[in-house]
Amino acid sequence: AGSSYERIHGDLPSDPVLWQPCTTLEGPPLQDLLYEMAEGEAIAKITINRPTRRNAFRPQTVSELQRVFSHARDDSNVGVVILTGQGTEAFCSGGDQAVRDKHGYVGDDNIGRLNILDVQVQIRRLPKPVIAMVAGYCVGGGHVLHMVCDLTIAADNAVFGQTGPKVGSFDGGYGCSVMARSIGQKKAREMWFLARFYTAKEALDMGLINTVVPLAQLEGETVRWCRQILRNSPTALRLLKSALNATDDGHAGLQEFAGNATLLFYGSEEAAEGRNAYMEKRPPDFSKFPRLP
Ligand code: S0N
Repeated sequence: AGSSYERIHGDLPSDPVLWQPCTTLEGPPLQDLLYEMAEGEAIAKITINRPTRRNAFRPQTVSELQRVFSHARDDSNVGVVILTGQGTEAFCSGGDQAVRDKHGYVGDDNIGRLNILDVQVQIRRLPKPVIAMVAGYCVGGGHVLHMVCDLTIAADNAVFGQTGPKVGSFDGGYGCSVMARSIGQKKAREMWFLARFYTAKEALDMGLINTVVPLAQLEGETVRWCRQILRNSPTALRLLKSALNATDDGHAGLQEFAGNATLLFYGSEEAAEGRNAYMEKRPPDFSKFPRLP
């Protein structure tokens, strides 16, 4: 029995994933993150590993996030990325307030930075789905991180909120625009102006997240979503992600979408004719290519 989809594709396997540390990441060992690959499956998992600070990010954390997201983008063995926090207390509590100065967050070089904004852009433009897997607090800049992920799967202990106005900060970029697109202007203003916390159920009802599951099932359910995504066409997913970004991201969104059009065009005989003619120092002959309606 079952649906015709299930008859064709079979059930999604519910076997647990065996995570292995990524062995192909170059550079110094990671201090603030775990970066793992699912054995035999195209799933990467990035875990912010500062549980004693509720997984707050400092510049070191952020530069490591930049490295691993870049690796996940380039690695053709990765089809979907999970972003999460270590432990069950927090996904991420935002910028580490202990290292904040008048320009941003200060690392070993003593320069204040807001480099988490670059990570937001990386996630937004990464041509593969990124799933936020949220247990516990997901607040401040950590809340913005889940919002820029493509999907959010929450445990029933998850708590969502912006704290900025309470601690003298705000994210007026994706932190406002993506939020207002997701939950509407009134709710977005409520979330920012009152700086309240919301349960996972409330977040689901608002349209802020995709689903809520019991804490014990969080990773299992997230992996099921990954496996279902991985059955689908990577190029269709890539194009869909950039199409869903396009209007909101303006010129950058158009550039991202158009880059994908170019990528596909390069694979055509018509584009190859232009390139070959140039290399062979002859005029191109595009006459055989149809002008489609
Ligand atoms: C997460 C909360 C609610 C958890 O409460 P709980 O479970 O009671 O634990 P605590 O005892 O409070 O915390 C345990 C230990 O962890 C430390 N800690 C927690 N969060 C942070 C943090 N963000 N920075 C530094 N330390 C943190 C606690 O201090 C405690 O340590 P000990 O045991 O030593 O006392 C609760 O912890 C909470 O409310 N945390 C703060 C949340 C917050 O306000 N985050 C910052 C919000 N702002 C940003 O994230 C800015 C992001 C940013 O970079 C940015 C980006 C774009 C544009 C602008 C900005 C900008 O900077 O504004």
